[in-house]
Amino acid sequence: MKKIISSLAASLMVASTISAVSVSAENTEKNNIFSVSTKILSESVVINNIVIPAGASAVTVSISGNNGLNSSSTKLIVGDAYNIIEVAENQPVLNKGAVLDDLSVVSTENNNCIAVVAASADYTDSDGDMFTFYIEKVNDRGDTSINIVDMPSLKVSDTVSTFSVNGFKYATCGDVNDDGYIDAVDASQVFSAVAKYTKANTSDPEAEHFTPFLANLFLSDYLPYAPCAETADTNMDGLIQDIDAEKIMKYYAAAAVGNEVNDKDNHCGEPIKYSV
Ligand SMILES: [Ca+2]
Ligand SMILES: [Ca+2]
Repeated sequence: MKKIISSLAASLMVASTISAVSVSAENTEKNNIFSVSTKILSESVVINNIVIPAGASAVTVSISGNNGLNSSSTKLIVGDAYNIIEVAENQPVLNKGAVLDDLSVVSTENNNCIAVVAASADYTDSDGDMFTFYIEKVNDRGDTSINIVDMPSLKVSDTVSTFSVNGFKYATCGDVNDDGYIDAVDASQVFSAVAKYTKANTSDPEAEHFTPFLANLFLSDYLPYAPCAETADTNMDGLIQDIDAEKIMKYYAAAAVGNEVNDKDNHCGEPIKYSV
């Protein structure tokens, strides 16, 4: 576990300024406005079993003017005056807001970058808090800004060929909507497919029998953009479940901050051969 750096004097925190100078995000309509607000904690709080000391700052990303989204990807750069407080390596202490159901977060090794990928089965037009994370000041001379920056696209079509050979083609595991990118939109497609299945099969609420074979029989219903349902089974255990969507979010969030995905059960980006 990463050691949490103890807080400096509260007076240093009060003297600091935090500003959000740019706002943008992938996969959102242009009317959706993401904003960053910060609050210095006057007393310590316990979040995710971690004590956040008084003097640390809560950083909340909110959305307003939401005209409908089922996924979002946000990357923030925190100035080097601060460290992001973590539960464990690359796992920031995080409070999920109410706007989207599932969140995956990764921060970089130098503790100054956080990527948050969120997705839901359904569209929401709710405004409100997306998520909150926590930072501590580690020096009083560094950069104190916090900026939302563009999430890099994770293009996959360069590495996986799509040509047809002897009645077979190749798709990419995790690129469920077959647009050449693995991102939060693909995760929302998987969540949506699982939700459709469990709604129609109430005796199987955990989708323990929702196989790619079954999904391929009704592909236009479950995964309307997928070349084959196997693209959605990202842990390749023979079932399409919410965990497969979470693997996609983790893959994308890690890539956005330049981290490796240390998970042998995450097959995102691998080629999948299927018959046409
Ligand atoms: Ca995609
Ligand atoms: Ca699976």
